[in-house]
Amino acid sequence: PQRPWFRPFDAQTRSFVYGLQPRAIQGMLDFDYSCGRDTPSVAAMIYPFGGHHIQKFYWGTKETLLPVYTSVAEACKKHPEVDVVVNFASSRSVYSSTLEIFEFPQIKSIALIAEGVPERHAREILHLAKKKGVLIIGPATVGGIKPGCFRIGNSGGMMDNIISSKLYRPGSVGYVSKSGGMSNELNNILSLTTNGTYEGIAIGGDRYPGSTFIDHLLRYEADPDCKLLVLLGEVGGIEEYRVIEAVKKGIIKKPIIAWSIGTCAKMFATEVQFGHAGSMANSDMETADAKNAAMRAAGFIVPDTFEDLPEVLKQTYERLVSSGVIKPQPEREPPVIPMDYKWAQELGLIRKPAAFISTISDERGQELLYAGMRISDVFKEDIGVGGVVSLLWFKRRLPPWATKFIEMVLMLTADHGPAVSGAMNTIVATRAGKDLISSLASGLLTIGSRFGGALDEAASMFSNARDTGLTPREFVDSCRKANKLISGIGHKIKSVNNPDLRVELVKEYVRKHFPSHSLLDYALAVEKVTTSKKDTLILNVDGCIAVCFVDLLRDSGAFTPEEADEYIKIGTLNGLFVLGRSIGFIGHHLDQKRLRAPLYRHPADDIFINMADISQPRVLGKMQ
Ligand code: Q5B
Repeated sequence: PQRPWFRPFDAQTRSFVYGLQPRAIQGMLDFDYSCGRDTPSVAAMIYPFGGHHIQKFYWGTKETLLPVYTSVAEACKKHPEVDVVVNFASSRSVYSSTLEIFEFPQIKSIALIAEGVPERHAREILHLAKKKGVLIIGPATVGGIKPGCFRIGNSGGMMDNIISSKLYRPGSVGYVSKSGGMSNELNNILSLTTNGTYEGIAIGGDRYPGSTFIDHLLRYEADPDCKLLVLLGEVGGIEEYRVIEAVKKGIIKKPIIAWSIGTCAKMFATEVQFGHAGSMANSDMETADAKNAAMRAAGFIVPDTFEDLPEVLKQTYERLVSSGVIKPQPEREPPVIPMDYKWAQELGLIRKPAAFISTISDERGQELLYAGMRISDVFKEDIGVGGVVSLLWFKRRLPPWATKFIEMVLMLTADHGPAVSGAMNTIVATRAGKDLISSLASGLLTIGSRFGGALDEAASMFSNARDTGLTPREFVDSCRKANKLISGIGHKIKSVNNPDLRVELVKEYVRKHFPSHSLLDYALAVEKVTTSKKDTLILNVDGCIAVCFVDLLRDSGAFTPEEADEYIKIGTLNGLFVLGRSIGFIGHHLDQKRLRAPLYRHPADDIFINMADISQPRVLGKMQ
């Protein structure tokens, strides 16, 4: 695009944003829309990581897509009309990314947003930019704004600020300042005292900015649409003196209003370093007072104090209007930009029902909470894994005998050798090359009503039988009659003569620590009946844990009878086995990985393959 040298940005300017900055880009697009631009000022993003993809943005009330390229070369090739880059690269990568951008002559202006860029890098960028004729704004700046045309990144602040300062249409005042925050202040003052900003640039607070006051003021001087110049300088550096020289030599002829911030520095006994890296006077001439005096002497319009700046602006503007230099244009209303959802919510203007409810944990505050308990207290009070389970599963602290029991269950069920079906499946999946999570999931998905997943049904069957007043024998007979196996009874290898010691440990603990164990006693009476028929029909580990947990739920005093029943009904108890056995499954996965175990294929001679029942190949549909 052909633009006069003094006008790097206009209503057709298209840019790349270097870095993933969706909020800043949305701000630029909202600005464009308020200006009445036909096309968004951002053509694409450049981000070296994550591959080529597309991101979605609002364009007024509709949506639009912007591509993300991984290199400047690719972006430039696809968008030859782009001549500006807003570079959000960090202080570490801004140097290399800017050198990459310099390779492409189509890019005529670069804004560098990063703070803390090493001065050596800033000077080198400045040197190269001069050589290549590229305008640099920054580093350490929000950039600048050309009302009605183009907004660099976050310049101008929130959209309500942009609208109230009338930045959606051009005014007649060109300003240059160091600070982005003070630019916002100036935009506001100019909208109240004049017809507003024509263009405003914040050059950044570093000692070596890529462009300085004089660079931009010379552009404004040459631009016929800019009628009044404003320089907002500050203590430190000598850049204001270059402008003074230009005014003295008659190079700058347009009226120029100026103020150097930092006049309060004289109130301190020693030199003050203000917020910007460059804002400290290293000699008398670098003080704000000296600069204000020199500018006044050179013919600048300098107010007595910063508070007088609006009045001076107003008077000068009115003089330019009455002399016909400025012809105020009729105002137009900007299009309504829908308010950002989050912002509207923060202002309390809108509400929306939440899609999810969660009542067990909260990570939004300063400290993670488990059922209201601070994570630091979880450790201070040493509540253990059992305590954490009681908080996250039951939303309450359980007494120590109960949390210890939970821990005991997790430890007892952690593993039962490689031969059980879940461990087998984990091992087979691992040996097929699956990762930890897939192998673990493969094992967990094997837990079912016959293996490890009999707890909930055992709890329900035993407690229903006992609650309805069935004797143990009546219960066993009723199950046989209904052709139903009793969940929690029976084991493949354990028996009366080969007792499961895990079950013995649970019984011993419960008898010693639980306030009551009536359902365990009932289940042991049932076991007496079943083992009298077959000695493998013992109360197994699932069944024993299940009935003891019902005793805990019902008699710990921590749950109402309704809550206790609900926990059985919603399938809580299988969770104990799932959680415990995950430890073992992960162990088996790691074991196989360590052993570099190869792919497993089951020997064919171990499978009886019989298709004898298929006498003729079956044919579906009619034969021709
Ligand atoms: N009969 C567990 O079967 C097993 C009966 C029954 C009445 C019963 C079986 C069963 C209920 C589910 C259950 C959890 C499949 C088990 C666990 C974790 C583990 C695993 C590990 C670990 C064993 C022989 C005769 C038949 C049957 C009768 C069997 N069970 N009658 N109620 N519950 N239990 N699962 O040995 O007349 O001969 O036809 O389903 O609680 O998973 O270590 O391995 O930590 O990993 O193959 O401990 O009991 O017996 O099916 O051949 O039956 O007894 O009707 O009678 P078996 P079957 P009949 S703990």
